[in-house]
Parts: sequence; structure tokens; C-alpha cells
Amino acid sequence: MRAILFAALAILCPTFGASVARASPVTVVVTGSDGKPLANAVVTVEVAGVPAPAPRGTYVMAQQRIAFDPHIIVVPVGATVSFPNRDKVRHHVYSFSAPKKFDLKLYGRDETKTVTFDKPGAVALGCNIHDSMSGFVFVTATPFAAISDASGRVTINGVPAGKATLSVWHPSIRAARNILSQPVAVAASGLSTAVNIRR
Ligand SMILES: [Cu+2]
Repeated sequence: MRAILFAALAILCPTFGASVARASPVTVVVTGSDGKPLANAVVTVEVAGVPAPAPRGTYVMAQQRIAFDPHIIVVPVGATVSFPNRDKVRHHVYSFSAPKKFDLKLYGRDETKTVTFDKPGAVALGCNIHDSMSGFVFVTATPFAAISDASGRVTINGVPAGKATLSVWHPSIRAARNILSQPVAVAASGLSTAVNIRR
């Protein structure tokens, strides 16, 4: 009887039974303290009971034209990232960040070293040879994460409707771990919001 009732409800009301699993786009526009769009901010949506996906494929942070390329990558907890050197000169990549301290001693062109990131958080990269080199590996514990584009915008698909925590990370944010967090309610139709990093 209960199964029949459930089926009847599902027909009468298409969202019944599907509301928890429904995938909704979350759109966020991030602006800096000057009010202008902020690129290279990491937006994450944490949903209780939804862990980071298992690492899949290859994650690459190249050294190219005396810079980290791309400037920032987002990877799930447990991911192994390769650091190929595509320059003619040698690099010495390191990080002092709490989630992952490491040191890749001098290595030359077309050499690759790898690092496994097993704790969530932002890992700032530097090079002992080139002070101007700056990059980040952002290690996330949720599958819902994206980097803001030049217009400060991110769109994250697949977030289930319900309660969540929306967080924005950027090195210029003056807060613990450079992160601003707020509780949000994601509707079945998604969520569209704006975050200014000034506190
Ligand atoms: Cu270097």
C-alpha cells in the first residue's frame, strides 16, 4: 500500500521523492574589496554527507615561462599532482602551507615530480629560484568546487537541494585561512548569489 501511495504521489507531484537528489546549478559572483569582479577565487559548496570524489585522472601544475601554469588548480583530497618543468631553466618548487609542506629540489627541463595532497585546504606554491613564481593547489573535501573567471563568476552543477555551506577562498581575504563561509539553502531550482570579500 505504501508503495502504491508513493507512486501516486510521484505522479501527482514530480518533485516528490526527487527533491533530495535533484541537481541544481549554484551560481556565485565574487567581487573584491574594490567592488570589482574577483578572478581566481575558489568557491566551494559543502553538503553534509557528500564527500569529495575519489581522485580521478591526472592533475597537472606545470612550470612554464617562469610561472605556474595554471595559476591555481582545484583537486580532491587524496589527489596526486604532477609538476612538470617545461622551461629550459631549473625550478625548485616548495610549499610551507599547513595542509601540505613539501620541497621538490632543483629539477630541469621535461622532468616531472609528483606530490600527493591528503588534507583539505589551500597550498601556496613558490620556487626557490624565481621569487616571482606564485601558484596554488586548492585541495577540496567536496565535489562542488570551482574557480571564478575574469568576471568573478562560477557555476557549480549537481548540488542537491537543501542546506549547504557556501565558502569563498582567495589569498586577499582577511579571515582565518583566507576563507569566508556562510550557510545557504539551495532550492530545487538552484541558487544565485553574490559574495563581496570585504568583511
Ligand atoms: Cu622557478
